[in-house]
Amino acid sequence: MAPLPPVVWSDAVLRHEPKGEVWVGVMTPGTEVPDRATVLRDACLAAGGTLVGATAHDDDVLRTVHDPALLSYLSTVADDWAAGEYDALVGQDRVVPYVFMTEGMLDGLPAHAPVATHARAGVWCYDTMTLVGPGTWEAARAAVDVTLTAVDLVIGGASSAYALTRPPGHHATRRAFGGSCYLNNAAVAAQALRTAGSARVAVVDIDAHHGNGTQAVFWERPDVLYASLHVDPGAGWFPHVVGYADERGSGPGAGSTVNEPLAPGTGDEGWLAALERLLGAVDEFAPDAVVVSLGVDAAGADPESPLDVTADGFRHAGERLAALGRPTVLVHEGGYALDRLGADTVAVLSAFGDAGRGAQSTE
Ligand code: SP5
Ligand code: ZN
Repeated sequence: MAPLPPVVWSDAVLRHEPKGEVWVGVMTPGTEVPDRATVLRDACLAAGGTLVGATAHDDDVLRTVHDPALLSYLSTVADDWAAGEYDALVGQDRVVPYVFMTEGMLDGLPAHAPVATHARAGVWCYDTMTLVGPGTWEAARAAVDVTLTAVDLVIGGASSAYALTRPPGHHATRRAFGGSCYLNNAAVAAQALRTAGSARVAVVDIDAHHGNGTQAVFWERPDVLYASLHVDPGAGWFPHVVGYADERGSGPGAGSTVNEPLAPGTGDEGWLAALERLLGAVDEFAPDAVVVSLGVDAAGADPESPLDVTADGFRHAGERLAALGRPTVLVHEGGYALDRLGADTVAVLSAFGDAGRGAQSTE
């Protein structure tokens, strides 16, 4: 009897070391650290989980989700930065943007692509907190392989699988990255499930932040539902400008986006009630497969969010997600309180183990 779903792992996810993030003009210590992955791995092993090594996958699905030009930028910019001798010039070996080519800056002018490496950064990265270093691409690409290996397990008949990914992905859009995310693992999982034959896929995002990247990727798609609960951007929280309740999708995707923004300090009861509303929409959508964007930064102790959810809240959420009774790929997103990360994640995953499944099955 497996107490947890298979846990897909790659050592390469450790290679991204953000070192710092520039926030309100100050270099602060990064919170999306490699230790997050080892803490998660060790907690899964201690809970009786089994690690499955990630296998290499080609770029086909990745290139459906992301603009190939973004992939080309991300895979080469660390080398360009090193070759640009910025480290020697300014003592800074991480790629940080400084000019952002916003719509307002250009105002319709026929802009040229910037030549300088430090100017190119602002074309692709939309904040100052998501730095690129020597191992960033290797880790982000490995997280995609971890994700696609978890998808393979579910396509192969496993009822669920957990992709232990970092860096996280749900803030990465088709052609931009930010919010500690580079490649959108959850969007890759949903697209891979579609490609493998699931006609309808639901992404349920329980990370404390709105997954603007995933929402953007599927905004006009009727075949992928995006359902998220998160701290209210209207109360001043990242990603600040999207994630409002009136965002429902557009064109053929009208009605296939559902957002539940929550007030700071919401706590278990309000958070679980919002999850229940999302799951109602998921049930109605009748997906063939589910992707869970599994961030646990809604935890009370988390430095990046004020939602005050307890381990009990996460356990309940896991039970309710498992009760959807659909093949499920769980993809890790946020969670930055290292002393809560493992327990809260295992609390969700346990509901997807044989015991959790068995408890729901009366057949
Ligand atoms: C995947 C995910 O959970 N991304 C979170 C991105 C939110 N980042 C917002 C950062 C706001 C400032 N944080 C201050 C901490 C400084 N180190
Ligand atoms: Zn988050």
